[in-house]
Amino acid sequence: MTVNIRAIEATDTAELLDFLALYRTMMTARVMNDLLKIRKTQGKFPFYIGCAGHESIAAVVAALTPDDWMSLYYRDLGAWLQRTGNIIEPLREAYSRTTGSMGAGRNMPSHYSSRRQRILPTVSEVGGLAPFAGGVAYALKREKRDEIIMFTVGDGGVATNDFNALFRMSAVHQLPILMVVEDNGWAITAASSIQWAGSLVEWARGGGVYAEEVDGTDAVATYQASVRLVEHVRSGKGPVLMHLHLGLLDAHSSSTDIKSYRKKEEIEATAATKDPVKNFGLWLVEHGYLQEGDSERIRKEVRAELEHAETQVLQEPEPTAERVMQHIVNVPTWVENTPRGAQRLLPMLGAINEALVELAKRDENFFVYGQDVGSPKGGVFGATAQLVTQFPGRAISSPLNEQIIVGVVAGTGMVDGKARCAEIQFIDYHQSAAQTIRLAARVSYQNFGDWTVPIIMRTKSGSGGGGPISSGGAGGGAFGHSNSGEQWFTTVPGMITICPSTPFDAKGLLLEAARAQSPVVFLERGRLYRSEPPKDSQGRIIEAMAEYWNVPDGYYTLPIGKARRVRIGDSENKASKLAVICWGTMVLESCTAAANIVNRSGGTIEIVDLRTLAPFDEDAITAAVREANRVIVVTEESDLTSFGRHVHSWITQNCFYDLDCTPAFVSALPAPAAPYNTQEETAFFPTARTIEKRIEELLAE
Ligand SMILES: Cc1ncc(C[n+]2csc(CCOP(=O)(O)OP(=O)(O)O)c2C)c(N)n1
Repeated sequence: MTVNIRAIEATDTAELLDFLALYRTMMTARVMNDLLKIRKTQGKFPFYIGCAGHESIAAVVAALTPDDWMSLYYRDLGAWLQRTGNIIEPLREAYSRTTGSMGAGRNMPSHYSSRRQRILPTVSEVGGLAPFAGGVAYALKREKRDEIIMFTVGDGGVATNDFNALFRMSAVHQLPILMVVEDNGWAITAASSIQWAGSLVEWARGGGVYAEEVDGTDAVATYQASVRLVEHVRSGKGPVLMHLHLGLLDAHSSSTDIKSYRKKEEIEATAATKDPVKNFGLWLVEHGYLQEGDSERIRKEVRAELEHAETQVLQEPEPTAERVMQHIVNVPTWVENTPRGAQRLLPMLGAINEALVELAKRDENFFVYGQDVGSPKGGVFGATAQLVTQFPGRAISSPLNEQIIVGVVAGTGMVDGKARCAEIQFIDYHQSAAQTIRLAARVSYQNFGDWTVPIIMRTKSGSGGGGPISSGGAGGGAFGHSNSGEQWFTTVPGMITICPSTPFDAKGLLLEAARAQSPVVFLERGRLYRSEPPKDSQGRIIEAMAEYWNVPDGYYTLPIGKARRVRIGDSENKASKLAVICWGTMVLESCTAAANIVNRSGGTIEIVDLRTLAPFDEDAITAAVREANRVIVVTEESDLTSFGRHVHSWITQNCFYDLDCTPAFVSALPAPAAPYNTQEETAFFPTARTIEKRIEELLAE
């Protein structure tokens, strides 16, 4: 693709600006910075990271409208003040008061956030917000809104994967975003010359993004450039990168000694020439807006205002330990929703296709975003094939970058609080998006519920091949295509993890996942996409499971966090002699094992299909163990620290007195993944035969 970049014509827009108001905002940022720096030194709170030298970011914000979105970083007190005019919130965060609207005292100072004011929740991970900001821009463009988003990052942040993902998504989709690189020459002790080679502006232009160098030590020049660049973005001409040159007047943070890494002469020269507040003050005097002495008067007025606000903040409450578990995860309250549609025999892939179509019918802004999903084939597994035909434009093919995929869906969901669907082709490849996924899960906790990041992340996981491992033979998925994946997500607080084993559950749970405000990872076992119900060793379908291959037409939901308890055996009335706790493909393997045993020796074995892994159904497990007194946990994961091991340990800790013998555990082997060749692959995974053998041993104890 050839991208033509037209130079933007300069216009004199300075007269549109209320210079004195901007100066006062910048002065407020500086005075607050100096006040909080001192308070930290006085031991009033543990940490402070300041804005001195970056106050001219307020001039960029002055070129935005209040409806525009902002993704800030910790040097952007000036941006916060310019947007909100609110001096008390940054003080509340410094003193971590529950009254604080950014995080109610949960996050460090200088982590700006406000859903109401459209300021995305700053994270400590440098560049970490970038994919989310891109997602917001994606939504603004897709929904043809007039708003744009400003994203800021330091020169160090430019080197992060997150920023590079944002840059690519902005360029490829020509998003309405102004990316501001606040280059103060330092990333803690590292000079900016090690963050990129050559010219940042040339690099950006070569990548399809219009870019300009701007002198951030001159607030008027910054404002004039911002007006032009914002206009460029808003008028649909595509994204812009502003390389804003600044000086860092203080040390990196309260934890850094400036003299330990910067030369005295450089510090002095920076203070003399690169102080935007001082420079702007001189300009205002020179142009007759202020008189000598006015700057000092304004500084004193601001200081008095801040000290007054500080007195108020100090009377406000601090968090107490009781609230430490609040706002971790948002599981939707299930509303009874009996399926009414005609039942058809359908494989899981058909059920997933139907669920996505149902979501598209119900929400005109719903879409699926992922590699190949927009092709007529509907992604490599065909999960979006029906969406592609029935709702053109709602299954959208992405670049080959998982962080972009998650970012687009996460940011879009933050704009209106509704989940869209990211498709990750194979679970192994989510890894480049891992930070974005974890941040999405953390945001609600960090900001005390102010922001939520609803996402559905569907992904093919587990052993390659078709049908249960016992009947389907080798999958050949090998490395990169056969990880089961639960260990990556069930360890993340704030994340919901679902792994259905039947077509009926897959459709109902996927539809319910769209109601969640927390990110949901939906593990689709590739072996189950086209699988029939499980069979015993004589090839007879196991009746207790067969009904879940009948999928109702239309919309229905199933509760998140509830297991399904299935009894395999001769009598509903007799207590089960053993409980198997499992999910996904292992449900089918366990049913086969259980059926073979009860066929031979009678009795009942209960299969507890967890369906949701996090949060898992503790009540169902407790009840099943209490009834059977013998339990086995079966997982497709490697025998390392894993979700299966966690459940096993949970049972030991919580159900000990209901157990007649040690809970058993069956898993894959502790190797990196299933090797490609059949012999080794089969040895790696647990199958109905391994499970059957272990159950027999347990029953004999
Ligand atoms: C991903 C990540 N790596 C490392 C850190 C530790 N860290 C905090 S700030 C910082 C430097 C950031 O420099 P830059 O982006 O230039 O911003 P500046 O502080 O200079 O404004 C580093 C390395 C972090 N917070 N996040």
